[in-house]
Amino acid sequence: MAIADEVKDLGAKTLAAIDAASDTDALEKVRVDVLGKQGSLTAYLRGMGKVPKEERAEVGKTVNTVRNQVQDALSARHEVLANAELDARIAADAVDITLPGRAQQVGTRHLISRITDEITDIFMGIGFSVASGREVETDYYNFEALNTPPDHPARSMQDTFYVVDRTGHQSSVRGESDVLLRTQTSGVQAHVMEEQKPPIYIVAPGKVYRRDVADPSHLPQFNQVEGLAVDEGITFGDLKGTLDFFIKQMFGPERKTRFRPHYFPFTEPSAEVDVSCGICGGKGCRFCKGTGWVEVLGCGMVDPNVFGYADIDPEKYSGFAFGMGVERIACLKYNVSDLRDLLAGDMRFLRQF
Ligand code: 2NM
Repeated sequence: MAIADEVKDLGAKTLAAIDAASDTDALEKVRVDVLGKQGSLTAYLRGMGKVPKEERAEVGKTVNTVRNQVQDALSARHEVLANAELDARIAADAVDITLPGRAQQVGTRHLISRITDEITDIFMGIGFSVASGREVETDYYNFEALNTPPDHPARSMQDTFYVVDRTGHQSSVRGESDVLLRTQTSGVQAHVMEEQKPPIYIVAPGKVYRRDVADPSHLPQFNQVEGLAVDEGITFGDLKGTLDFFIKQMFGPERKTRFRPHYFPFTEPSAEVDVSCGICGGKGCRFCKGTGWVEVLGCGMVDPNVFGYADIDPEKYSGFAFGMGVERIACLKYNVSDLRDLLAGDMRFLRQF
């Protein structure tokens, strides 16, 4: 067969192979086989020198024509196959935009933070302002300035976390007052009374620490709101009216209050305050242990000795003070029977409130 006919034959077979290529990879293989460095058509181009003179013009023209046909066929087929592959990929990657999106989890403030605000808001509404202090306090402000004598059980190592230095020795301030984690926020009141002259109307919310093992009614760390009012002519009646108002705001106007005599070192007289049971309305049930009442807070008239430490004249001024546990208030408000449930961080539980 004449060389030009061989080339035409190769061209025809190549065009058929291009038509038969089912994807761009197969098409690329055809291109390399024919037009690549080692390709069959390339071999004819390279071998032109060995073609007999009389055939050379004919062979040269044929090789060029076939090469152009093959190149045109390759690019036409490539466009068809590449488009088909792109369509297939788009179809495979398709996203169902009608599926509903996943809702964002929106964070909320913890129940205890919200109840703390609710308590302080009620007192701010009747003229109290918010004061704060330090969680690491000295024995002087936590106990001594609050008329709590050195032999009082609250001051024992059993009840208070004392702060030690790196060598394990008790930390103290100016070698005098031991450093501890406050067991109550009353130290805030002691500082305010030192720094500020009456009238004083403050509430002090914050974390406090006690060496208790957690059980349904005790936590080693909990939140407190304490309050203090110091002015001329403050009476126990003012204390009762203020706390009765607070409890009705907090728990509802139908709730009743009851003041029971109690003892605190910093107040005299002192009382514990009960609220009528929210479950049985006062008839007696399991929640109130059959009494119809549940304890909510402690209070009393500021002991003149406490005024003495702060250099406030007890002949001119009198005052009342109170303290409550925020976790306890939250449990009463939502009928939760175990304080620990509030702090376990179980969202299924916390989302109820
Ligand atoms: C309570 C109960 C009774 C109290 C007393 C004082 C201060 F600083 F004025 F003396 N602050 N808080 C107090 C009184 C706290 O908690 C159950």
